[in-house]
Amino acid sequence: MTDSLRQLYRTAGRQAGELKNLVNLKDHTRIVITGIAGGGKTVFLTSLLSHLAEFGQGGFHLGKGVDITDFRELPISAGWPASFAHSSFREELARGRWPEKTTDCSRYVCQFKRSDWKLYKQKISFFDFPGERVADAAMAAFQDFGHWSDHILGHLRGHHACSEAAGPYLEHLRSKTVSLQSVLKLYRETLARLILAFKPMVSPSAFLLDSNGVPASPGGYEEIASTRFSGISSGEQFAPLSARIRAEQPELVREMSRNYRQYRKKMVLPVYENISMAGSLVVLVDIPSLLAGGVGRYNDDRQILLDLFEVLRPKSDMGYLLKKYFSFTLKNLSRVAFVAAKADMVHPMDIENKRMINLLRMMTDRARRMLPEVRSDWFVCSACHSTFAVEGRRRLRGKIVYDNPDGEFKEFSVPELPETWPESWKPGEYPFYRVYPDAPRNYLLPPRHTGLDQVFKFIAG
Ligand SMILES: Nc1nc2c(ncn2[C@@H]2O[C@H](COP(=O)(O)OP(=O)(O)OP(=O)(O)O)[C@@H](O)[C@H]2O)c(=O)[nH]1
Ligand SMILES: [Mg+2]
Repeated sequence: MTDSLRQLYRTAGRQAGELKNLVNLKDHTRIVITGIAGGGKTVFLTSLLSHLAEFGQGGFHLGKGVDITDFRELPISAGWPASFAHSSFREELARGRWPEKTTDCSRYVCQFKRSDWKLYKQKISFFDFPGERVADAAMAAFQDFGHWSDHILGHLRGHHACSEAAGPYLEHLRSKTVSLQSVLKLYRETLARLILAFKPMVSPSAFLLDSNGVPASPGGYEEIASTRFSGISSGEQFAPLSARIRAEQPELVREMSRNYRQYRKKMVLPVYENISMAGSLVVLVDIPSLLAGGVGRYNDDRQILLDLFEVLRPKSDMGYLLKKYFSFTLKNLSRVAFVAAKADMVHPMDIENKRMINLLRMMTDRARRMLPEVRSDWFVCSACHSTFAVEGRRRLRGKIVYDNPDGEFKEFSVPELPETWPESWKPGEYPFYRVYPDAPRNYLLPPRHTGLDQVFKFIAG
């Protein structure tokens, strides 16, 4: 058994003990919200909690006559991720600002009475985390450095937009011999180019958001590459190596494998343990950003989704361990909601004609089929609906961010969604505009939403 597996066994055993003491997890719905950085996870959870806490005030319906009362946040035991700062995120929305990007994992545990559940109170725990970490899903899935290398190099070679950024690195791997320094420098430059091209597949993700939650500063690719690490610290870096180099340079592989295992243990497994223990999973897909970002961004995002589902398969390394340690206390993953988020950035015509949900279905269908036992469904949602449709025209009204320092309501045009994902498209071909949030200053009134209640109805079971 490898060190990292042993460590995971130990951690899993310890957590099982802690969790058993805290709550009976069979009575507890564990909901994890996933998506890449900027995908809308924190806003989704902030709005959802406001609707649960202030049920009846915000057009949030769970069925005829269903009422939610006695909502309260439950304390989180020491050692768990920090508590999700719901009130301050809600306050940000009221001030017309989106919450800051998330830099660390957090959890929110709550309990409430549902009028349609006569005997029980419903207890739910939610998990939020920095979206950068989803790019490390393949590390959670592969304990072996060689398998991870093959996987990442396959992705970099296979997609035109990535192979452009990775060109010098891939070329270097064809050299007769390579040094630790040269490999790390060229891989860091690759990661920096991917960041500058808005590609989410930046792994190890500590390059983009380090273990202290400090993000990479803006700059040219060489500047970013020289100030960040491809690993936890300067002396613990690694980069994917080709099968030939792995066979011919065992010293280099030993060093890289050791750093890979350390990184996986410290940075990856703690996040993925939480994700893998989900009873329900919400997968947020930001279709306007994928269209605005070009086909390269789309390919990266889809690959990350497939990697994540590989981790969740019960027969994966993680799935096996979790089953072994938590089978008495934990419900298996039973529901996945695929959610096309930020629907208020799209014209309502493209929601009514089902284009948005069809794009979501096409993009996620392969991932869905990787978990055939799990119930899944698709939704269109905006957690903090901040635009209004302009009657009869393909235009919206909202506090557009671009060229609007005073945050005035303005009218702007919105691109039509394609019927299917195009064969190729360039960044900027679909110019969707970001808006500031439009949420009531009165906290009794939750943010306006579209479809949030339908998602909750499904994931809460
Ligand atoms: N129009 C609109 N924009 C939204 C909505 N939700 C999120 N956004 C936009 O998406 C951005 C990111 O939202 P977050 O909730 O912070 O995203 P996240 O997934 O938590 O991102 P990380 O914390 O970086 O992982 C916000 O700053 C908004 O610009 C929504 O319901 N409507
Ligand atoms: Mg966040």
